[in-house]
Amino acid sequence: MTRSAGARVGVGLGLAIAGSAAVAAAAWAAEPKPWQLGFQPPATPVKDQIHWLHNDILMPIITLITIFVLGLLVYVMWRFHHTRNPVPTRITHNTVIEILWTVVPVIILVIIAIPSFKLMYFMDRVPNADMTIKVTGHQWYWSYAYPDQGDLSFDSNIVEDKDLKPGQKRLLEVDNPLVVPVGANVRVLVTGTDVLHSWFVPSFGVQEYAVIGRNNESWFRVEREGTYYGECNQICGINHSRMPIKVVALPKPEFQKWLGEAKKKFAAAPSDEKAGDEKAARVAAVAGQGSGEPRPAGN
Ligand SMILES: [Cu+2]
Repeated sequence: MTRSAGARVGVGLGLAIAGSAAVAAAAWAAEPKPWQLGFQPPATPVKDQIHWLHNDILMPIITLITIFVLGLLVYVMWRFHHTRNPVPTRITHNTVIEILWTVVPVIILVIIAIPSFKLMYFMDRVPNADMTIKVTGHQWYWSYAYPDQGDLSFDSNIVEDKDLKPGQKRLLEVDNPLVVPVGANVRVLVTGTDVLHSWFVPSFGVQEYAVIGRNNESWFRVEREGTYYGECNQICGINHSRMPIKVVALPKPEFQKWLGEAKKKFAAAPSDEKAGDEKAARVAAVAGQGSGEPRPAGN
């Protein structure tokens, strides 16, 4: 190997190492991936439990039942083929087998129900909340409020395709993400102002309907720093696909810093007024596209 070739290999190796270090340092992000199978990686205790129930309890049971039924079908097709069984019997009832195929599924369902109910109550219970966040669904954006932090609130709108910067994710990027501290028990109150929406962040195991005039409650504790994406998953009108959710989980000191900055940034204009004419015009324009006139809320 010549000296320059050796140098080139050295530089290449250096770049490769620097590159992989950069990838490792890049923020953790949970988002849908092309051709993805299975769940997004869990980031909260609730989602850990959901993974366990799905992967370790339900999937083995489903697999065993599928193999068993397939085996039965193949056996019956072979054993009772007309060449092997030219004269069929006239039997129509068999008490033992009828009891079995009733009792065995009941036992399987009870086995599934026990961890299921435990998980449901775990998801439902907010353990000693450290903070509260109020999420409001609108056609077609979210607004977030931090009632523990005075009147801090802001709207979170999608970054439209034409405004995307390199590296930003189409249909998932927003102007103002929800920011939460890592390791804190966050109570989430979800409500709506117009039609039904649903606040869904797969990696948190949180999916809560946003219903007008109601407060639905959920909770999460994000256990690793990173960015988590979700979407409205209740069909809510023409721009249903354009109200993504982006949650950034920061270590507590950085979260406090963000809080200070956010209070200044969003204090100037309360979220409703800031939304103002521009948003009203946009909503009216979009709503008008379908029917030719704005639709009344509540559709
Ligand atoms: Cu929606």
